[in-house]
Amino acid sequence: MAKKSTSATKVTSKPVYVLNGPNLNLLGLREPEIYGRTSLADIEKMVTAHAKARGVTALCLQSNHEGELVTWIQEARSMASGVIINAAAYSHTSIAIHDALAMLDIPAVEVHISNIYKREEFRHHSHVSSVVKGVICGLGVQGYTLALDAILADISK
Ligand code: DHK
Repeated sequence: MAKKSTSATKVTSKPVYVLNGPNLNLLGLREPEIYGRTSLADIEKMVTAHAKARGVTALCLQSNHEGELVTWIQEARSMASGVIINAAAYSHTSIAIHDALAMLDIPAVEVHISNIYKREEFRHHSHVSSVVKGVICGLGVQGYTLALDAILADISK
């Protein structure tokens, strides 16, 4: 009989890519009343520890450049077991990121720290949402670990 995988069993040897877009390198300093006081380095430590406790690895990358994010999403097609993406302002503008995500056949989850629907109207549409498995929005930095759990639940099915 096939053995069911548990949290102690390795679900996958490929990392989950955690991609953060423009201006998120300044988290902690940037508009803390909206984004909180946690730095990107602390978020990355938190996700890395969460992944380790679940027997997987996280590869955390941040860029202010749209094309670099596209390249990492393309790379994830063969190198990653899943993708967590906060494309930040590019969520609202980037067809290139939409198209790259549409080519993935691994689970991807979109994260927004703030609740974009409670903010300016130009943030209410995301080009990312229609090409990912799910969206976590407005739950603060905890959204990243929730997204990781959602990816692991999906790939252990
Ligand atoms: C982060 C950004 O930088 C904004 O451009 C998005 C997102 C919202 C967030 O909440 O994480 O509109």
